[in-house]
Amino acid sequence: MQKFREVLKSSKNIIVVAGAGLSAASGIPTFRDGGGLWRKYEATSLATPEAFHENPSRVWQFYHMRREIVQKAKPNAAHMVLAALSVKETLRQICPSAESFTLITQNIDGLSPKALDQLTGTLTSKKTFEEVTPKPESIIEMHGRLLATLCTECEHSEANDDSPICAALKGTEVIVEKQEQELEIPLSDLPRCTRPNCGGLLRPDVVWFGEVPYKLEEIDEIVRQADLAIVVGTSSTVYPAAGYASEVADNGGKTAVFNLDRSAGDRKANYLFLGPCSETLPQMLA
Ligand code: BV8
Ligand code: ZN
Repeated sequence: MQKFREVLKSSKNIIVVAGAGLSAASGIPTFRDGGGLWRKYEATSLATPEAFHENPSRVWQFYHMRREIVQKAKPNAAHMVLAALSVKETLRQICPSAESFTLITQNIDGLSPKALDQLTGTLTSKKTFEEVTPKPESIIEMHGRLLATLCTECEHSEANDDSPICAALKGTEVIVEKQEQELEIPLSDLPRCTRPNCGGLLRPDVVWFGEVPYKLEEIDEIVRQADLAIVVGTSSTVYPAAGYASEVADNGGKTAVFNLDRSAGDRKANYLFLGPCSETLPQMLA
């Protein structure tokens, strides 16, 4: 079997499919180890339009708690390695035959775009601008962004990193944890749209279960062209993301899994690197 480094050298169109494990070293709980009260709820039962419709106060407290964690979080070494591969010059050093590199992330924590911003700030090179400028389109946040809102009335979406996002949610991340119960926040006190003549109820701009992920057609085309899929920190249980690596394999491409534990995605993988990806990715891809 070819060594993984040889596959890296010969691959032309590379995708990375990332999940919550990519951000674990940054202190972001994965879906299975959320803290306190939220352990009581299956996170997936809160990440649905039905849950929001039924109890927007509870769903907003869940997302507010996660927003507060994410606002303090920093990209880890694994995010930085993946960001570096979106810079042509670095990509060419590791994957000399590569024509494209795309990070398809299920994560909504914004740490991969943050890593790209951090990297841009440090790049000094005599090479042409194009050689060293990370391509923002090389990251697709297919499940949306925690630090953004979507209006349930006018459908306006915008980034929002207010902490707290509204007065009524201030401190609930602590109260709820301590008292193991949630507050009943009236609809009028939840985040509201500020667009003229709207005032609609805002929701987190994330893709819930049963909703169609962002940039699906674009992702499908990129997956079709890929000859190497690198799967990082995901239980490979959430579709359609969980199916991308096997699609690449079915098309004759190679697959590699970087995960802390065994996962549904590694049965057919050509390469498996078990361990924390903040260590295994820099070892193999930097
Ligand atoms: C859809 C945003 C219709 C919200 C999320 C087949 C095809 C299509 C759909 C389906 C299908 N079968 C079922 C479905 C429906 C459903 C689904 O997949 N359900 C599952 C539960 C069976 N899918 C959907 O509803 C999707 N939409 O289907 O639309 C459609 C689709 C296509 C075409 C037309 C129509 C929408 C799914 C999006 C849901 N929203 N997130 C939020 O975050 O609150 S998904 C959510 O789950 C997060 O994105 C998160 O990433 C994901 C959980 O998965 P992981 O990321 O893998 O996290 P997890 O905790 O499970 O695992 C972490 C892993 O990391 C572990 O393996 C662990 O070992 C490892 N790890 C831990 N630490 C480290 C580490 N690894 C390395 N280093 C470490 N340090
Ligand atoms: Zn609105």
